[in-house]
Amino acid sequence: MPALFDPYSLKSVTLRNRIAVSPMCQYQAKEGLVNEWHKVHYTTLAHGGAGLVTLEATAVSPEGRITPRCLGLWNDKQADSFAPLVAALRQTGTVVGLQIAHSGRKGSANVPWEGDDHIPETSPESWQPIAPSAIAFGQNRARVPHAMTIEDIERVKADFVRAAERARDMGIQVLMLHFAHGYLAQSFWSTYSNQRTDRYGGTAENRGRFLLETLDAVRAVWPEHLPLCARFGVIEFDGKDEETLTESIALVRKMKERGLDFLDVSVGFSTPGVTVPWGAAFMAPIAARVRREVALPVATSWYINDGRQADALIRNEAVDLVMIGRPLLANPYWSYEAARVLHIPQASQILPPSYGWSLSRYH
Ligand code: 536
Repeated sequence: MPALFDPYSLKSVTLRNRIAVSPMCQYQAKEGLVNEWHKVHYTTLAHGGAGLVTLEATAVSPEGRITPRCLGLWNDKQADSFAPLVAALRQTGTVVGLQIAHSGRKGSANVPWEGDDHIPETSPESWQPIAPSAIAFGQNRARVPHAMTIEDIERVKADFVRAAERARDMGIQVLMLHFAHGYLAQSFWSTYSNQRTDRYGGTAENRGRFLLETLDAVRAVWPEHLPLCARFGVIEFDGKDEETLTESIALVRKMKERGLDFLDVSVGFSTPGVTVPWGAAFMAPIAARVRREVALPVATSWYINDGRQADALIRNEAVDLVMIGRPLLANPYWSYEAARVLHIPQASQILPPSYGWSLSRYH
C-alpha cells in the first residue's frame, strides 16, 4: 500500500514523495519573462519538500495569456529566463514540471486582484481573444472572442509544439497540457463554448479533436522517456454530470492510447452560475473513478488541506499524487509539517536533507 512519503516513478522520472505543487498563476511576469518573484516563490516551494514542482500556466502565444502578467514561452528570451530557475530547482532534489496553456476566450483579462474581468477593449493592454466559437464567457467576462479558423487551429497546435520543444530544451522533466478551467482546449470540449459545425464541433468525437491533435503533436516532440500529463476538467457541476463524466472518461481513454502518461483530474469551469460542491478533497472520488475506469495514473487538487488527509487519499489508492495549491501558499513548508505529523522516520531521503534530518528531533 503506497503512502504519501513513498517515492513515485513515472517513465524515467522518480519523485521523492507523492506531493506535487499544483500549477498556480502568479500574475507577476512582464513580457512573459521569469523574474525574481518566480525564483523566490518556486525555490521556496522546492525547499519545502514537494516531490514535483509544477511551474504555472505558461502561455504558448501572446494571445494565449490569461492576463498581461502571465508567463510565456513563445520566444527564446523567455526560454532563457526560465533556464536558470529550472536548473536551480533541479539542484534541490525536486522534479520540475511546467504547464503549457492557451487561455482561449478567457484571455485578455485583468489580474484577479484588479478586477478578474476582461481588460476594456479600448486599453492598449488588451487583445482579441480567440475561441472555437464567438461566444463570451458569462456576464463578468463579456468580451466576445473571435471564432477560430482552421488556420488558427493549426497555428495554435504549432505554438504548443514550439513551447514543448523549449520546455524540453531547458530541462523540464514533466510537461502538463492545460486542458481545463474553460481555457482554449476545455472550450473546444464544452458545448457551452463550442457551437462549431465543422469537424471540430458537434459530436464528442469532434469536440475532442483539438485536444487529441494537440496531444499528438506535442507527444511527437516530447521525449518518450519523460511523462506527458494533462489537467482536464471532466465535470462541470451543471446537473448533466453523469453524461459529461462518461464522455470525458471516453476521451481520457483516447488520450491514454495516444501517449498521455498521467491525468490531473479537474473541473471544467466552462460556464458561470453552476454550483461547485466546494469542500475537503471534493474531487477525489471523481479522480478515483477516472483512475479505475481508464487505468491511468491520476492526481487531483482542491482543498486537500493537510498531510493526514493527503496520506489517506494515497493509501486508499484514490490518486497516485496529490496536487497541493493554496495550502502551499499558506505554508510552503506544508510537506515538512505533513512528515512531522505522520511521524515519518527516514525524512532525510524524502525531504531536502537539511530539513528532513531535523525531523528526527521534532516529533
Ligand atoms: C482556478 N483558477 C485557475 C487558473 C487561474 C485562475 C484561477 C488556471 O487554471 N490558470 C479557479 C477557477 C475557477 C474558479 C475558482 C478557481
